[in-house]
Amino acid sequence: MKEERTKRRFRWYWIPLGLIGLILLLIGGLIAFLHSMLPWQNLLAATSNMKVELSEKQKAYVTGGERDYSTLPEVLAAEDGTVITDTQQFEARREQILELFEENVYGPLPKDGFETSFEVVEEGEALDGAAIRKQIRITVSTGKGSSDALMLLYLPNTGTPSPVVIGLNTGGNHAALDDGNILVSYSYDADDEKIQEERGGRAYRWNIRDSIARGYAVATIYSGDFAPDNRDAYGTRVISLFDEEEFKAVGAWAFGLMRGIDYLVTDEGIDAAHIAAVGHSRLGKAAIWAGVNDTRIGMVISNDSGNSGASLSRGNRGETVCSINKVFPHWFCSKYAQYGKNENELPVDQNLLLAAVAPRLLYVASAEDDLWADPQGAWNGLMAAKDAFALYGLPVLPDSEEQPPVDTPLWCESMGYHVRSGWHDMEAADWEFYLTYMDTYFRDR
Ligand code: GTR
Repeated sequence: MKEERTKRRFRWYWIPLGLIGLILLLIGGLIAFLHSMLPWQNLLAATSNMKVELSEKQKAYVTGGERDYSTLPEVLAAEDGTVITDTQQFEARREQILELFEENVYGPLPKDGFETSFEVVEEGEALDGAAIRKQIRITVSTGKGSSDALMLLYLPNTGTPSPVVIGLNTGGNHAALDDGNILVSYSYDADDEKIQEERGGRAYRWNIRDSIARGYAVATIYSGDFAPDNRDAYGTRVISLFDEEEFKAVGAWAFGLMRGIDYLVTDEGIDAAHIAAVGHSRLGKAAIWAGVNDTRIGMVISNDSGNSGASLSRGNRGETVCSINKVFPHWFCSKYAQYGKNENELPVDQNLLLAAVAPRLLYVASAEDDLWADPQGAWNGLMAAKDAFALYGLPVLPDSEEQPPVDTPLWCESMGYHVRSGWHDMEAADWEFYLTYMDTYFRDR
């Protein structure tokens, strides 16, 4: 009788049901684990960068944070809070701004204790005689040893010094133009077949042919020659020559741009009074950081530089200080991570960095669909920086909470801004605006 009751209680389908339950539990656990481990926002960023349509829900997720600027630091406020009224006071403020960014965001930038030397390793005519191509080995040496970077430079074949645009690249020099003579960047790691496939693949991003036709030289160096973009291996190459632990990748890339300029100012084909530094995205962050540190740079161009570039951290939209530090801990000094989800405590925001470019020229560009880089936050950053340019007696863009319409640049003698239709990239349309701005405001400045 007892045995019969036990038999009745057991149901055969408990076994498959139990198994299904277990599998669901495992899947749930895995999802929860991935959700906590992976920067979920960054998956959206990846899709946004990869030109995949975001659903309205995903867009809301990327754009959904609070935009509270009540604690935004003032550009024209001295350390003790007094209002800055002349450029001499601002020069002191500028020094303070640089120190604050070194301490809290990018880490210190080596200013001495190294030497830079050069060798032109290849030179020839290019672009059917319209250009001279030069490839320059840049050697950085310290007491610890030396490390090389390879710069690719195209000069208009005019016999007169040309203004130049310099920027680092992430795809290797060989991708910047379809020119079989381009040497492979020293630290670029790929087999011959891949190199052949990639040759010229990023020509659209470097606009060399068109820039040469318009009278501008273009120089580029692979960012990996200074610090590989890898959280585990970033400390090799040029960056390894320095003992400073807080000298990180964005700092090393800015340092690299400056070493490229060390060469440019010695080349007779370059008009050294007209050097513009450009950078896309992560390298846009580096271009601004180089621009504020190196006054040989007469114009800074930030292309979609996003969080920790031109966009205000306090905007809390798209990429955040928390997320960027989780995914790219090797880009910034270690203290920066403390400000994740705690942006109001940051003693700086990116408007101060943009202001430190003054009185040199500043161009900030965004792309409409690049929500991860927070275009509105970049515009707000520029608006909150402009007092510094005005202090130097320069005209500035009119106050506006709204970005100018898509594909309609706004320019004046101190600054430019546009939001291009499309995705996170640097395209011919961006260059068209940059070069026309330079023709108008930079070339003869
Ligand atoms: C993203 C990163 C951005 C930006 C971008 C890029 O993954 O979140 O800060 O640097 O990469 O460099 O394309």
